[in-house]
Amino acid sequence: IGLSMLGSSAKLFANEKKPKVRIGLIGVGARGLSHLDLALRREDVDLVAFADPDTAYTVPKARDMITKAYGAKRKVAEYTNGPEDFRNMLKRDDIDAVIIATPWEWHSIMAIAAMKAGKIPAVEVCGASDIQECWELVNTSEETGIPVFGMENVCYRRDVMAVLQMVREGLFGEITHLQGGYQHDLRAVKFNNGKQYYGGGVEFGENALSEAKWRTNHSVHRNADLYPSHGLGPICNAININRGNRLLSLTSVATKSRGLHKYIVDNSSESHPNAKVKFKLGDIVSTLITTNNGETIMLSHDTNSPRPYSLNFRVQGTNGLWMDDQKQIYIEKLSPKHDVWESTGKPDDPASYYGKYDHPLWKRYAKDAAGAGHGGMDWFVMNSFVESIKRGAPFALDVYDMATWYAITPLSEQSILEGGGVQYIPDFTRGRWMNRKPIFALDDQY
Ligand code: A2G
Repeated sequence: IGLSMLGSSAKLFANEKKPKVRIGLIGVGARGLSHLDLALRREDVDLVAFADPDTAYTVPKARDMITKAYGAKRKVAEYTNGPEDFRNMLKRDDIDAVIIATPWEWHSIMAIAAMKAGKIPAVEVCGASDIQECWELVNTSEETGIPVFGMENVCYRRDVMAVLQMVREGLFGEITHLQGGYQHDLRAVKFNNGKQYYGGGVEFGENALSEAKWRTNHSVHRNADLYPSHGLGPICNAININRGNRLLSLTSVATKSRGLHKYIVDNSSESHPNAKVKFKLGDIVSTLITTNNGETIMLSHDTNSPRPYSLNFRVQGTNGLWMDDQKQIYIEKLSPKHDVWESTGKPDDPASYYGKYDHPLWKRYAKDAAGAGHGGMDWFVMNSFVESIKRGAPFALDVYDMATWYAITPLSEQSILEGGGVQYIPDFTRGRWMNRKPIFALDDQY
């Protein structure tokens, strides 16, 4: 089936001249608008339609951006009649692909509906509700022959890609251990005052705007690694997960939950109704993962505490390691002083590690990516999606990767419930990982 999927995507596009990929966008909230911006800038993309029920707040912003980019004459269709109207957009026959940037509960529902309608979905990151959801993504993709693109932007972060080059060139020796995580103080994302996207109050749910409207609810009801893939995606590429290697098992533990309640009290008072809410999400969730090829992975989810952002990225091999926080590196016999960290340097310094191993994609496209979201990496995500479709090439981050990343959330939830009980990670490739070859960013193409 792996081959036939490749074949079917080739069948869809390879023999046709597709100067433009015709895209529909589902969700024009904070994230969707940034995809919209990137799509509107590309000459090889035709933004045909968008869907979003938030006519009061986000739809006018999208409309504005479209008119600015395309002029008043060129019409982009709008599907704004409630949360299910995206299904009408999927009925159009002038759309090749859709980008899904909606609340997490909708990702798989929309991706599955898109595949069934013959549209290629690019899906934003999150964690699944349950394992069944992950299998449905895989099964629908295999049954329909429609590939799925997993929009994990951190896979394209410049330092992450330089480290991938170092791994591939053997600088670290044989990889033994990796760390990564989503360590991001989201307190002002989870609460706002209903007038601005971030902070200014302690509301969530219906009284709040943007992510606080829906995302915070997951912290109320779930104790899990809610957002595994910013940390896990880059790690999977470094050790060829689903392509010669696979994740085997995990065990997770969570701290008590304090940060969100404290934020409410500190920024309002004990008498605010939200001070009564019992948040299930532990402040720090730690997950240990084993792999077929003998590496271990430490994943962390840490979104409720005061702390500067960090991916906590570490790649350890038999010769040395990269550690993210201080951008440090140490290679035995190469580093000038035994047992002393070296600086990684900067990408524009070719004499430094970072400069020497700067990924070919970044060398080629850093200028095009400049100014795009998250230090430019969002540009590479869109580029990879669009270029793959144009070439009829398989996606480098595909439905098996997405299912694997998404699965960490329900598995970690179950493990925490069992006091760190071991959970087995499904092999979504059904054994094909043994023969699948790495394809992520092998050159400077996309
Ligand atoms: O914070 C960051 O931008 C995250 N991205 C994104 O996924 C989302 O959680 C956002 C919160 O508004 C990265 O960390 C790369």
